[in-house]
Amino acid sequence: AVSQRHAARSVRSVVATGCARWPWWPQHRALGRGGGPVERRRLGRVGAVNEQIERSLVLVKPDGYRRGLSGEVLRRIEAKGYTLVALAVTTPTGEQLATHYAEHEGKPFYEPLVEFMSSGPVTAAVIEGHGCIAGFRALAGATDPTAALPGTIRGDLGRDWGLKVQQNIVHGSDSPESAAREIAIWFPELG
Ligand code: DAT
Ligand code: MG
Repeated sequence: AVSQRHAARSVRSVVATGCARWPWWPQHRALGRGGGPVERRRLGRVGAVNEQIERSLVLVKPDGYRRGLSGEVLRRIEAKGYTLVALAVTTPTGEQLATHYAEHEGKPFYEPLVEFMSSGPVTAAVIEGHGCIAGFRALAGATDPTAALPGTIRGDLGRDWGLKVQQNIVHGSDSPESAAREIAIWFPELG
């Protein structure tokens, strides 16, 4: 509790003095240590526990973007306590989607899925925090927005618009391997 209070004070003091840069960040990255600036502030010194900080790739899909739900999705991510590491609004290319959805190639819903995903801008985000891969999938709820429980993003904000599960507002990586692969697709500069 003491160190948490200390960490909270440190964040405030950095914000208060207007220090927008994180001087130790390049060194931290160079050492190959996990965690972003805010996580590091919260956790204090880098220790073994820090190595387990995860990153996940989140997309607010074209339906969510069109409906103006990017902010609501990001709000829920931040309210949960995860950190936004990178953020972009972009219209996916066919090449990006072919790589992103490679596991679904050949399935009956693959072509319509890729067509839907390239129909307009998405908000792409890299989020960070212990367990954020499973944690975001819990926030997102079940794939089918009709079945997704109230309280989840898909349960609260999504529905069947006549296309069953296609328009379900968000994507979230499903494993550390998928997260690494997907982050490289949408944010090659983080690779
Ligand atoms: P999730 O997005 O929950 O990880 P997934 O990886 O199985 O689900 O599928 C990727 C997306 O493909 C999903 O968000 C919506 C679409 N999809 C999945 N199953 C489908 C189906 N049976 N019919 C139509 N679209 C489907
Ligand atoms: Mg998936």
